[in-house]
Amino acid sequence: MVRSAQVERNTGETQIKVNLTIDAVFNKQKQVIDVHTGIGFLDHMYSALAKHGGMSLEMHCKGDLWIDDHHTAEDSALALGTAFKQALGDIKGIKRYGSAYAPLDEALSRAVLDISGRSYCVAELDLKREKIGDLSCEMIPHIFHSFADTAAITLHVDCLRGNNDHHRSESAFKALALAIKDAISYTGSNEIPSTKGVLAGY
Ligand SMILES: [Mn+2]
Repeated sequence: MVRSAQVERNTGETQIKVNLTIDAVFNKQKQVIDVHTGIGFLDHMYSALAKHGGMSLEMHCKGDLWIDDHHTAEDSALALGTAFKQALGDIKGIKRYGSAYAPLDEALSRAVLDISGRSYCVAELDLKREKIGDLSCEMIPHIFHSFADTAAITLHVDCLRGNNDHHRSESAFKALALAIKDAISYTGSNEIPSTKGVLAGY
């Protein structure tokens, strides 16, 4: 069964539409990736996340970029997390835990997550630049926090090494992609993956 969700999120600051299928490749679908946030580097990061996560992602965001990139970056991550949680739906039979490393040339990142129903995020990327393209580097950990918040997952993302901030950031998104693919994969059992027999929040 294909796991997808459509989400609309509208505020005075941003208007966002997300159409997400979290297991397109697993279901032998052709991936559709079409991301337009108005921030080129952010599109690049979400596209990498979708591609390497085996997802299809259409995202259109009209944000108040005349102010700055904050609301667009934050709210698009919140909408993506909401779509992820909705798409995941019934978590019976999934692995729940996922982890992965992803290198990009000299950079190496690690993502570890638990589809726990509890939102928690630690993102240590140690980016040095003010911005990459039109995305402020301070927004990149914020994006991981916001995604974890609405996805209701526990997420740890660390960039372990690398000199180039574009590489460091991209390797972090790719590590998250691979960790998600791991966590949402099926074990072959039909049980809720918790000794409690239930995951509150999921
Ligand atoms: Mn914020």
